[in-house]
Amino acid sequence: MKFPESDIYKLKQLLASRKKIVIVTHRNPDGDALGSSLGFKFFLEKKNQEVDFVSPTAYTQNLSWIQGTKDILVNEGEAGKKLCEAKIKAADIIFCLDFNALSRLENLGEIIKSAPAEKVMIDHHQQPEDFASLVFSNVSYCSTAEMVYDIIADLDEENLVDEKTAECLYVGLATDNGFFQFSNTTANALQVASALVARGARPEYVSEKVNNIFRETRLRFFGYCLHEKLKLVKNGSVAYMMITQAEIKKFYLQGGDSEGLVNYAFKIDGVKVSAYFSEEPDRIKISFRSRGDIDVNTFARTFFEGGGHKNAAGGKSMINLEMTEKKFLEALESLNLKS
Ligand SMILES: [Mn+2]
Repeated sequence: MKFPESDIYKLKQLLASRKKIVIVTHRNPDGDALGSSLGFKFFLEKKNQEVDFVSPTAYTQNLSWIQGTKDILVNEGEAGKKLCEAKIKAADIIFCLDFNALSRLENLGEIIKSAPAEKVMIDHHQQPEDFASLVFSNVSYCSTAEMVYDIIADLDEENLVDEKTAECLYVGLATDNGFFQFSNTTANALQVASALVARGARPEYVSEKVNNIFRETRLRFFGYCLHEKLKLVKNGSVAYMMITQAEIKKFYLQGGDSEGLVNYAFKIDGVKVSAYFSEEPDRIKISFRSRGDIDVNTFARTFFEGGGHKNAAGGKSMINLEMTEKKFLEALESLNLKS
């Protein structure tokens, strides 16, 4: 058993009869948000459950190849919002996957808070909020998808993990540990990956889809950013890029196209922190990466209304790019970049 027996028992009881289930994940769902949720949805459907998967915002085009995305209920537009709200209000159980703060759900946060359903959290981020009656929260997991597999194994139902379920979970696991490169690539993560491949996930296919096939304009945008936009400060220990709305338009960027760019700046020898700022219509979206003991989770929480993991976090800024840059450069003083 990987999780407390009493929690697994409670989950078993919840799923003992057919229920109306809603799975919800965080806004701007990434590979793990979609992969863990869709994998879990397929598993629950095999258990004869009635399952809807609700996303607070649209998923990006570059992840639309994942099996099951077409059935996602997106909380956008009048009809979409109405449907998502109705599903959440009517649900018996709401599973909250890959987030632990209701603020990551747009307007759905309040709706979920007041919904009568039993709420179950499955998440691997730090400092979970207290809104669920059953909580699976463990920061030692590389991904929510890895947790979902271990929960299924604790339920003794790995036999229900078919090819599409395995591949969805594999997408979540592999994208959240940078295809087995980040410090969260633990023995357990590799064991779960092995089990998922044994059950039909295709590592080469997933890697091609995520890492190796870009639209031409996206790759040219990466080149432009690295050549023209990359700045190095603090004796070369911090690399960052700030991209404007005009540049996003110029390169016809679609949602998700800047995914991974923050890791490129991170390749420079000596860089300990990498940051990527993107000027969205309603906010500046920020991604952080760090090495070793430098904690960008705390950094993002303290200065940029965000958080995540010690070495990979996100945040936002509601002031303009220029002021955000100034704030960022000042905030860097709080990090120990010397060691
Ligand atoms: Mn995750």
